[in-house]
Amino acid sequence: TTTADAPSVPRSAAGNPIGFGRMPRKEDARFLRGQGHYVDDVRMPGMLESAILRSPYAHARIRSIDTTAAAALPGVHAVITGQTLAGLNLAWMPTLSADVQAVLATDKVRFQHQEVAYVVADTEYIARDALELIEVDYEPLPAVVDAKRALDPDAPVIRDDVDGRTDNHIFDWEAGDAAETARVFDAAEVVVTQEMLYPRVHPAPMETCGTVAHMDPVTGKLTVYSTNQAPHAHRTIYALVAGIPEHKIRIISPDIGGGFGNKVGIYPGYVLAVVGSIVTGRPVKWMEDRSENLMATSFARDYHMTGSIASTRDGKITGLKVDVLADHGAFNGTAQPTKFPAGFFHIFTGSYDLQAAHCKVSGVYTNKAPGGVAYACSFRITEAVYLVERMVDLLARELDMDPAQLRLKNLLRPEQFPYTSKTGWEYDSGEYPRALKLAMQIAGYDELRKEQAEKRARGELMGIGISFFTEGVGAGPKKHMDILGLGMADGCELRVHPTGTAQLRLSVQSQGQGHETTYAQIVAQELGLPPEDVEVIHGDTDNTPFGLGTYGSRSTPVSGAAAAIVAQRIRTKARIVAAAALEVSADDLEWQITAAGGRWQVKGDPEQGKTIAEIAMLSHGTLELPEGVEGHLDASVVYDPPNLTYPFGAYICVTDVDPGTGQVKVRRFIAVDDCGPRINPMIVEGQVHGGLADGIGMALMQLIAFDADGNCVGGSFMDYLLPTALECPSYELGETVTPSPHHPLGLKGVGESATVGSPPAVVNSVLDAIAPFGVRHADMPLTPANVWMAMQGTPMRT
Ligand code: PCD
Repeated sequence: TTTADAPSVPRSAAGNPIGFGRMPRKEDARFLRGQGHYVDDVRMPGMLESAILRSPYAHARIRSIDTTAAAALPGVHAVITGQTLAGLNLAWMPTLSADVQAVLATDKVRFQHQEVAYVVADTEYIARDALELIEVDYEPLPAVVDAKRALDPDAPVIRDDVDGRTDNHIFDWEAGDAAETARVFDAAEVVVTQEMLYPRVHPAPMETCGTVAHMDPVTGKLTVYSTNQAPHAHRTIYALVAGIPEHKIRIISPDIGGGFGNKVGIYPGYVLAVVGSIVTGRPVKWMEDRSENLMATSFARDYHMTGSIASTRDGKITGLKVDVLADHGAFNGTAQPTKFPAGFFHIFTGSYDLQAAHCKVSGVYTNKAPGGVAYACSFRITEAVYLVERMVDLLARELDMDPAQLRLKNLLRPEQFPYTSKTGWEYDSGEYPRALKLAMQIAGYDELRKEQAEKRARGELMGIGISFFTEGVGAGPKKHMDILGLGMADGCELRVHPTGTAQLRLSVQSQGQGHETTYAQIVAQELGLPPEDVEVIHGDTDNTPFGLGTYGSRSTPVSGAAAAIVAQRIRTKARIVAAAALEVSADDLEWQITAAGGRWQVKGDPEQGKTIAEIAMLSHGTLELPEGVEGHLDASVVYDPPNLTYPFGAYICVTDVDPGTGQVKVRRFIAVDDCGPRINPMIVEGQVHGGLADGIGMALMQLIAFDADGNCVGGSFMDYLLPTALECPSYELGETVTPSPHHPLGLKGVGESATVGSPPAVVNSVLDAIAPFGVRHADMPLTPANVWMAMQGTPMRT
């Protein structure tokens, strides 16, 4: 779909909207010419390369490591083991969840492909040859692969590095009111219970992870180019862990080829490149390959959930509860604010008005790669939305009600906002029924149901799946959230140069979202500067203010607000300068944005005025400013958001299932998203398209699988499938606009919305298609084999 911009948006000489609207992405000029600059493009004089030796076992004791032959290979500069690191007190590093993770294994390996030794050499080829010369004597141990067996009394203890640990239990956590929920369930006329798995999946960005580190032996300054979504947080963590003064560390996140949460944390390879540079005195590059990325960097999801939903006979939902067993792998590296061990999972009551809710989450260690990365999930909201949207569909089936009607009956109503959920979230604004009705209208919902009935009569399998989601994005208010003790506020600086062009310095970092364009548009909107005259600078700790980075769709809610406020501060100051120049009172001026840009002009005498560019020159010139007003036209801000923003959406997915093979074809996908006003509708649509493809991938084809010994089976794109244009329909998008009441421009985040909202729509659709076979539920991924097995009534693997 394409909706035209409101005709009132003034356009710059280059044809771009001066403010919000469709504008080609500035960064694409270099990306489309192949002139992006990624970590692997970094070449430094004297730079060495490196490779990591990884464990073939999921669980094994290390008896000894012999590096003699590797060290003797010509071209090898250093061979580093866990013992070397232990000597530097760097064998273990903190994770984002207050656990520790081995940089290189010392005592044991705890997942297959864990880091065991590190070689620095003239080239990566020599380094990889040297890996084959390292002799490791392993004593294999039984592996814990199944999360449901992790707490068995006879399960091997994975984390015996921690003194006194006797089991694989990480945490228990709950939210909501257990007693009240029990009461509501006792009184319920209908209760539906279902066990389901949100499988282990991987973000799989186009660019894998890597680092170029250079510890300058003369200045003592450490420069780290790395694939990361949070340069400032990384710098602080390096300073704390390595004891290097923070001003002597510069983290540069150049162009990043996709993050999706994969690049939030710090991986052993990053630390190893730094150690390699310290040991050799030269710059060192480490770049992982695709299989290393898929098998050893952090995974997402792996939630075993048992949900129950309670309602009246006529379909008024009264309660919801869920028990979760969370598989965190061998090290608890989950990315989420400190207070929330299950992320924002307790937003699982979704978009519905109910009386009581309760959730309990238990985390366990298993012999799998660590993590729980926030893969486009806004901290586990993906799992929460999947749970509630599957439960509502199961209830509809039980009540023999249309799933759209059941949702319309229970969605929160506009007058209930701001709404405090039963687990303590304060939803800022929403008009839910309007969004769902719009999606139904675009889909031609009633017609689709008719078509389905006709097809069913002929034995054809067609499904219509709905999901409605509420997200909570923009972490976060400092009073509620921090990561490793760092508050989640963002700094932002704007400098308007004498000739009227500007530079905006952001703490957040783009991985493909188009920040260089949209943040220039925010400044354009507030200051009336053409967006092509505003350069966005990010991803370099020496040149940007502190802030916590890009993930959880937090940039627009937090840094977007910061950018708006910093521009507003400049506009206010510009008014004082214009008043001085025009010799009138500032109160006599009014603000106007035209095709010529932003301008303060005299009320009732528009001939008299000064454009922002003119004011910029005046503020750097000799004009006498009122007492106390400083020269120049710069401003800075630190923004601590008062609340999260709550975008929402209604999705409808139409599928056809081949009755002979179980093959699913996604025929149509209707997505209505509400993220408040859209800075750049084209970019938002791109974000939604990407997320819908993500959802189709997870629902139908993706799973990081392990055999009984903990071998990761399928660590390549031959087995871990990414959806292509062939598996995705031409999306049909719609939009409603409900501004956030607390964001200065009303904006809500959107980057993860479609990844969060789409998997349940696809799964609900497929299960609707095969309902005639009496199938209630089947777990993702709904591969042809799994769908066919479900149709045969064979229990599915969970
Ligand atoms: N926007 C607009 N408007 C509105 C909102 C928004 O326009 N209202 C836009 C902005 O500006 C940007 C985008 O859109 O550009 C997005 O945003 P946001 O929502 O705020 O978000 P951010 O923060 O920026 O980002 C982040 C996200 C995430 S989180 C993820 S996953 C993903 C997404 O983003 N990733 C990515 N998307 C994307 N894209 C691309 N291309 N690449 C990538 O990587 Mo995580 O937590 O990390 O897991």
